[in-house]
This record gives sequence, structure tokens and C-alpha cells, in this order.
Amino acid sequence: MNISEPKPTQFLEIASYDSCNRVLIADDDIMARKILQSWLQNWGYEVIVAEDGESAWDALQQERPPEIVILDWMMPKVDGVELCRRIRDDQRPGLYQYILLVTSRNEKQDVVKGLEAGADDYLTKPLDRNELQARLRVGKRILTLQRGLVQAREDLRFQATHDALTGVWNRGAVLELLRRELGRAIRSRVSTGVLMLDLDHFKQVNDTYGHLTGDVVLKEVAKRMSRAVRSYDLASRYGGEEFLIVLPECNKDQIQECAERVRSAIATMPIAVNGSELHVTVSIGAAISLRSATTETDIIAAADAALYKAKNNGRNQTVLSEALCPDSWILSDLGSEVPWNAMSQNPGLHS
Ligand code: GH3
Ligand code: MG
Ligand code: MG
Repeated sequence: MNISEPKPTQFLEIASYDSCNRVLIADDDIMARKILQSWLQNWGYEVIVAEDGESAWDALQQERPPEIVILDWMMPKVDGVELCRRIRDDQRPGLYQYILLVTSRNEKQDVVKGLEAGADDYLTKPLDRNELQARLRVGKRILTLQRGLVQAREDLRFQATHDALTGVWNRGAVLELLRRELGRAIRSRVSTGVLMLDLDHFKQVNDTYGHLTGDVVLKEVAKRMSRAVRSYDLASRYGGEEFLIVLPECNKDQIQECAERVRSAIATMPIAVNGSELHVTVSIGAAISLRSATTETDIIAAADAALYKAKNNGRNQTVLSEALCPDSWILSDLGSEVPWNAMSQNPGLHS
């Protein structure tokens, strides 16, 4: 996933806090349905009605399903208890539905059966208008609390895996993603590319303009880098002023193109900060995994060594590692081969 302007909610679909207003009424008794519908509409709920368990289930399959469900115990096809079970078995993470089971029975074991099937609350017919209204408010309160907890958990998960300054993946997360990607690549017989970027003479930016300006530059570099890669590439901050990009299913052509896109996206336009225009460049070390086992340590070491060469060659350029890619190795699964000397025809690219 390329995260150019990340938001925690990209992790998980979580219904917004104020949206616990959609209610599904499932009841085979037309009069009961009509009365409930008119009460709920008067209280400001958006109402969806279903006349049996099967159509209630269909109504719950829509992309934005109702948040509160009022289910009649006795219904043809699929009864309320069975529907409760289905809803709970199929629960999407972050999209909890509050279920009120309604029945004319009131024996203790029925209450237990309903709650064990997944109902949150239980009402007996004939319904009392005020009691129903109060219980719906309880439902909304529970839903709001539940969503707040899920949101907080997702925010924490986001913070644990993303860099606080730039919003791209952090080092720990990208190393794990790279490890998984390399494993997947071996199974699917494809190659993974890695770009290690380091800002050129960045210390001078801090020394001349201050640390805060340096931070703005880092953010802008992360943004440009993220925009320059494919949607399924993984852009990360590896440390200080170093960034790592993982390119799943990548061949020599693609890594060359991608590195050049990233390099020029950063070098071509100066970065405007507090009235100054800063010309920033990056050096890039590139490496592609072998189709036999390549560990994340190996590929990063190869990209690092290539980055070192790029710095020594004069910076603002890419060097593609030969450590993991001997000439004899051909990416036949992935399309065309590029001779090594083709890399040096581009002024920004060297091998
Ligand atoms: P080279 O071209 O050889 O990479 O030179 P350089 O100046 O970029 O490299 P050096 O390693 O000497 O300096 C890196 C600088 O990056 C020093 C450090 O203060 C700065 N830096 C690291 N992390 C941050 C950060 O989060 N914010 C800011 N503003 N600066 C940072
Ligand atoms: Mg550095
Ligand atoms: Mg540097």
C-alpha cells in the first residue's frame, strides 16, 4: 500500500460515530412493522423494513448496513434467533450491529437462548413505546462506545507502524512487510525490488535553515516519493534522512523507471519553505531479489552498498546493485531483460 497522505481509518472500515441511526425492522406481522416504523421515524431514525428473516439478511448485506437491528423472534424462513447467529458469525470488524430481539415469549430460557445467539437486548410484545425509545438510546450509546474503542485501537496500530513525521510506513513495519513480500515472491516465482534513498548533504539544510525546515523537507520528500511509486509499492522512512521503498513484482526495467521517477520527482522542483526555495536531491541504491531465497538482510545490504556507490559517484543518481543480480540471471517470468549498460545511458542511473 502506498500511503501518501495516510489516515488511520485506511486500516479498517469503521462507521462514523454519528451514523448509528439506521435501523432494520424485521417482522412478519405487517401491523407490528407499521407501528414500529412510524415510532422510529418520529424519533428521527432512518428505517429499513423486512418482512421475513431472509429479506432481513439481504438488507444486512449492503455496503452500509443498518447499525441497529430489531428482530422478531418468530418469522418465516429464517427466525430471529437464527438471524442473530448469522449476523454474529458474519460480523465485519469495526461494523458491530446492535441487535434487539422482540418476542411474545417471556420465559427465562427463551431470554437466555436469544442472548446466547448474539442479541444485545430483549423486549417482549406488546412493546412499550417509552421503553423501546430508551433501549434504542442504550443501543446507540453502546455502539458509540464500541466504535470509539475500535477507532482508538486502529489509531494505535497506525501509530505503531507509521512514521510520525512523514506518515509513511516506519522501519519496523516495512521490514516485516519486506520479509513477507520476499516470501510471497519466492512462492510466486517473481522478484522484489528495493530502493534505499538518502538525502544528499542534508546536514547542510539543517545547519543553514534549522531543524524545523529540515523536517518540512523530509515531509515533502516522503510525499513526492509516495506519489512517484505504484499504488501497491511500500514507501517508508528507514531512519533519519533515509527512506526505503519496497517494489513488489518488480523487474530491472521497472526498478530503473521507478528509481528515476522518484529521483527526479525530488530533484526537479525546489521545495518551498518559509520563502526559501531549497534544491534537494537524493542518492538511491537499488536491488532486486533473486528468485531463490533472498533475505531482507541480504537485499537491504545490497541496496545499501549500491547507495554508497551512488554517493561516491557524485550523488543525485541511482546505482543498481549487482550483488544479487548477476548478468546470467534473467527475469524471464517478468518480461524483457535490460542489459547492464542500458542503465548507464540515463544520466541519473549508473551500475
Ligand atoms: P550525505 O549526502 O553524505 O548523505 O550527507 P548528509 O549531510 O545528508 O549526511 P549526514 O549523515 O552527515 O547527515 C544526516 C543529517 O540528517 C544529520 C541529521 O541531523 C539529519 N536528520 C536526521 N533525522 C532528522 C530529522 O528527523 N529531522 C531533521 N530536520 N534532520 C534530521
Ligand atoms: Mg544518511
Ligand atoms: Mg544524507
